[in-house]
Amino acid sequence: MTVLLDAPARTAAADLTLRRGAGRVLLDNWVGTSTVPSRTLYPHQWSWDSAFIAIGLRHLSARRAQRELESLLGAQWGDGRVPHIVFNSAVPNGAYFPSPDFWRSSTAGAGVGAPVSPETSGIVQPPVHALAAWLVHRADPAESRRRGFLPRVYPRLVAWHRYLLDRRDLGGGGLAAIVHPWEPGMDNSPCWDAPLARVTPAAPGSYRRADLDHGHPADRPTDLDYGRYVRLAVDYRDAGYDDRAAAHPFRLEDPCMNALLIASELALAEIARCVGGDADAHEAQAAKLTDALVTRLWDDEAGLFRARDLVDDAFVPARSVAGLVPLLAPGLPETVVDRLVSTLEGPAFHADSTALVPSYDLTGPAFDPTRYWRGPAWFNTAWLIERGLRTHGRHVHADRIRAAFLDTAGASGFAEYVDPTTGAARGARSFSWTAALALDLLNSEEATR
Ligand code: 2M8
Repeated sequence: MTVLLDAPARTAAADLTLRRGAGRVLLDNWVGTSTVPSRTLYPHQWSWDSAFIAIGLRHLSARRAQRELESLLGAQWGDGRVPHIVFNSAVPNGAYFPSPDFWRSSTAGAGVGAPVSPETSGIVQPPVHALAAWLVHRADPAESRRRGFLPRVYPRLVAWHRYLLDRRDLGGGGLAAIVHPWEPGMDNSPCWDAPLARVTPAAPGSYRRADLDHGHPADRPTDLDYGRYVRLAVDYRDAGYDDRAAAHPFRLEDPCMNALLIASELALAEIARCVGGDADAHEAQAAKLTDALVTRLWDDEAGLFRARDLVDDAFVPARSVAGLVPLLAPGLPETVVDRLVSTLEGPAFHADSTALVPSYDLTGPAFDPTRYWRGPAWFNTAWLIERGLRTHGRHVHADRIRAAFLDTAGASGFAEYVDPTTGAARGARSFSWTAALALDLLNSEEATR
């Protein structure tokens, strides 16, 4: 903390350089109707990436930000799910694994309404989309009204939330469950170690990883875990992606996923007010979700929210950044907010040298400063926590995270993630959501937030 308090304030020139660099990344990664997370590692459209990207893009072009979200929602399935990847048919099959011929969405998912085209994955990612749509609207309400943006996206967003609240309430407690470690977006988190250990990995020769062509093996998930990811996806596919038919041997309630659902329900309430929808129903849903989140996932002793494993109905032991993201929920009891802020400032989640928030407990047995979601600091979670702190009026702390974010995003070349103990860049560079969210923080006047 001393280091940060002593750090010089950002200058206007530094902000301008950062703004230009971030804009360049977003222009370079735009592929016509959407933005790839990274030209090398992730050459298609990813669901929650697109939402974060739209939040930044709105400062460059509200119209382009609308298209980013509309192209994603255009791939929505009949049952309401928004797929975690929308494949670009112009990209060769081998460029990313699992590829369209693995997921076979248009055939295997036909029974639950997968589109004939484009091809997509069959799983989902956290619902940041309604929040993004509302923020995109607010960046240029006149342009939004002229294009009928909100009336077009509202029914799709409502169907998306209905899918999560209905088909995915696998625990029966009113929260949305994940059924694959890729769904919460924190793929390789130690939170999934115990539940994943029950899964028999797919045979190593039955697939070929493409991520190691671009990412370093020491940073990426192990082969054993990859085999388990493949097994879960194959079994879901073979059950027709039907949540009523699938066995879902991996099923958990994740606090970040559900906190984003709360924030997005509240955004839907705002959108409903503009399009003549039922705003009260969305507010009531957000309140119900907040109660369920506190009842089912709050761990008072640990001072953070935990993932609940629905197979044995118990908390997973690992403490991750997902447990701090519920700060986004405005209806949290004040005592819970106080505890979360203390946890954020304590030894498990405060990296003294960088002030960034690690993805996993710095003092935990599985902490690794460079391996995927097992310690490194990500910029999207920092943005969510910064926003959550402001939601509860904790501006001094939010300012600290904002400054650390902007300094590190620029210095790392808009890295995918960084070592929280040194700030050293890891993973892909020129990563879209890092650039987009930097742009958003640079434009973070209250009026558009
Ligand atoms: C990472 O996930 C993909 C699988 O979806 C991968 O590892 O290949 C995660 O960081 C995820 O949160 C992110 O959306 C995706 C694309 O940036 O990459």
